[in-house]
Amino acid sequence: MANYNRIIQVAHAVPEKIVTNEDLAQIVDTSDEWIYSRTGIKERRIAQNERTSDLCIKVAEDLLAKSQLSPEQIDFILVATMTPDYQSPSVACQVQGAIRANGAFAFDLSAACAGFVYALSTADKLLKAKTERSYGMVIGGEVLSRTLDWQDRSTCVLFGDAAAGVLLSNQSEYGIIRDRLFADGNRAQALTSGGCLTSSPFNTSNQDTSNYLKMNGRDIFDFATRDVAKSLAEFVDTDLSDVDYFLLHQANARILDKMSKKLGVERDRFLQNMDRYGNTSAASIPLLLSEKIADHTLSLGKNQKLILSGFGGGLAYGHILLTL
Ligand code: B82
Repeated sequence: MANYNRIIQVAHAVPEKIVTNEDLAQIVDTSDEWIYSRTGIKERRIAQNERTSDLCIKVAEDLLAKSQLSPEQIDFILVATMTPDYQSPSVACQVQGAIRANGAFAFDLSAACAGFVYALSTADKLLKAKTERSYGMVIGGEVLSRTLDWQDRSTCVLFGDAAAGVLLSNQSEYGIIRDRLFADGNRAQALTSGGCLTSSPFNTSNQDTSNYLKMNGRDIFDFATRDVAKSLAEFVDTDLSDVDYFLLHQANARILDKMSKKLGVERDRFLQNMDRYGNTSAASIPLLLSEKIADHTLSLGKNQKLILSGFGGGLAYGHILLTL
C-alpha cells in the first residue's frame, strides 16, 4: 500500500561564525571543562547578520535544488520556530515568497524544542488529506542567540543558531509510521522566552519586561529523564529492537546517557552532534538528520528505522517512528 508520507530530501544551513567554549570564557565566568562535562557542547554557530528567515530560505532553496522540484509543486511550507524575525509575517510566508512557491500555503508553528516533531506530525496529517501527488516542506529554524542574556553563564553557553528541514511527499511504500504528541502546560514556567510586554496607555500591570530566555535546568532535566523517557519507552514498546537510531532533541548529552539506560538501548544508537552546534531548539533534530545523511550514517531510501523525539518549552514533547 503506497499511502505513507516519506522524507525525500534533507538540508541544513548554519551561520559561518563558530564560537567555542574558550571564546565564551572571555565573555562570562565559565570554562571549556565546565561546559563540556555538563552538556557535551564544545562550540556553536552564532548569527552575525543572518536572521531566522535567511537560514530557513537557504534550507528551502537547497531542498528544491537537490530534489529538482519546481517551486510550484510545493503544496505547503511549515516552519517550526520560537525565534521568528517578526510575529507577522511568519517565517514560513517569508520562505514561500523567497522561493516563489506560489501555490503553497505557509504558517509557523510554535512548540519550542518539540517544534520540528510537532510540525512533521502536522505535515503528515496534511498530506494524508491529499489524493494527488503532493509535496510539503517542514523546516525548523532558530536564531536563539538574540534571545539570550549574554551575562548569564547558566544559559548563554547552551544554545546555538541553525536551520534545517525536510521535503515530504505522499503515496510512498514506506515513511512516517506513527506519532504521538504530548503537552504539560502546568509546567510552562520551567522554560520561558520572549514575553510580549510592551506597555499600552491602558495597561495597569507592572510585570517584568525581560524577554530573555530563562530555564530551570533541574526541573526540565527531570522532565526529560523521567516523563519524556517514560513516554518514549511506551511509544517504542514492541518496535524497540527494530529501531536502528534514535534522533533526540540535542539539549544535553547527559539526557541522552540517561535515556539510553532507561530504554536499555546501546548509547551509540543515540545520534549526537550537540558538541558542534549546542542546543538549536526546533532545528536540532532536522540538523542531526541532515548531517547524518551527509556523512552516510543514514541514507534516504535505505529502509533504516528511526525514532525522532522532541521535548522542551511548553512543556511540549512528542515522538515519531519512521522508515527513512
Ligand atoms: S542542568 O540541569 O543545568 N544540568 C543537568 C545535567 C547541568 C548540571 C541542564 C543543562 Br546545563 C542543560 C540542559 C538541561 C536540560 O535538561 N534541558 C532540556 C530538558 C528538557 C527539554 C529541553 C531542554 C533544553 O535545554 O532544551 C539541563
